[in-house]
Amino acid sequence: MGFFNKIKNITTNLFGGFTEADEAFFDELEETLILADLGVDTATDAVEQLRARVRKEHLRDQEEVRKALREILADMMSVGDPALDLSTQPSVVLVIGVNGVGKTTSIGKMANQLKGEGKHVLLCAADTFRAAAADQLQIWAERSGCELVRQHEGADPGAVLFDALAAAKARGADVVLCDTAGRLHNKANLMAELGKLSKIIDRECPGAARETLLVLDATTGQNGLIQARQFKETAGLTGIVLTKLDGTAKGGIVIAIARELGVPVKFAGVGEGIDDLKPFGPQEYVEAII
Ligand SMILES: Nc1nc2c(ncn2[C@@H]2O[C@H](COP(=O)(O)OP(=O)(O)O)[C@@H](O)[C@H]2O)c(=O)[nH]1
Ligand SMILES: [Mg+2]
Repeated sequence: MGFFNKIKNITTNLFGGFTEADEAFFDELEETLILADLGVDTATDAVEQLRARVRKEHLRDQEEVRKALREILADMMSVGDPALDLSTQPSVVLVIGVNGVGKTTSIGKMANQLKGEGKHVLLCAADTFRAAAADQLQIWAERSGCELVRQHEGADPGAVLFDALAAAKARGADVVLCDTAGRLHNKANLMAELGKLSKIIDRECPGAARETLLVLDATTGQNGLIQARQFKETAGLTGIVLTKLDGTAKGGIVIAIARELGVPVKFAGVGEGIDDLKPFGPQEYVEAII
């Protein structure tokens, strides 16, 4: 995976000059982690924990220190199940986030994956802001061979979702993936809209397994954390889809998000193609980068 390798280079360089876990090493490590986009708080916390373990366990050689750092970062990222809960029929996945982060694209990729696993997937075009939004989702529906429920431009997103849930129940669909608008006139409007969609799911599919996935663009760095905080407060989140990790060396944001928000990163977007969405596992990730 491209982005894993880029960060790997940074840490490999760091450990390449390793002689002992002294102050100079810890300082340099902290700086490197900040550069990799862990953010100051998370980088400081990681280095503090590492310092404590080195002292307590008398770690000396590079391999021991590397292993301890891996464990510390993996622990920070282990905050809940990285897999989607699709345990009911239908299950509903609401995909939210600001404009341009990759919501529609990620839904297309997810639809293709789930379809490949033999699931009956239905896409819901609840971004009714521009006709182009539903057209874009329709292209993904065709590409992945999944059904789509849409209405006219400007339709009430709640009405589209209502239709999609009714269709899912009638046709025995396994999963409804619901696209949403990223921009309403203001943030309060956007959040109110998401609240409405959530209520419709409660009412029409009580007891359904639900995911609310926030899509974040990794290239926005620490700004992603701010968005995530706001969405978490008002919409509740079960997971993060972190996109555009192919375009940045700064994948460390995944650690900051998990640690600061307690929300697991479930998928990583690593390109614009249909197969460019990878399930995200903390263990595999830290082993790749450190
Ligand atoms: N390089 C790259 N581009 C992506 C990725 N995910 C989405 N994009 C691109 O980002 C742009 C916006 O995506 P879109 O799905 O329309 O965003 P939305 O407004 O949130 O629905 C499109 O040009 C996508 O091809 C990714 O993981 N990597
Ligand atoms: Mg979209």
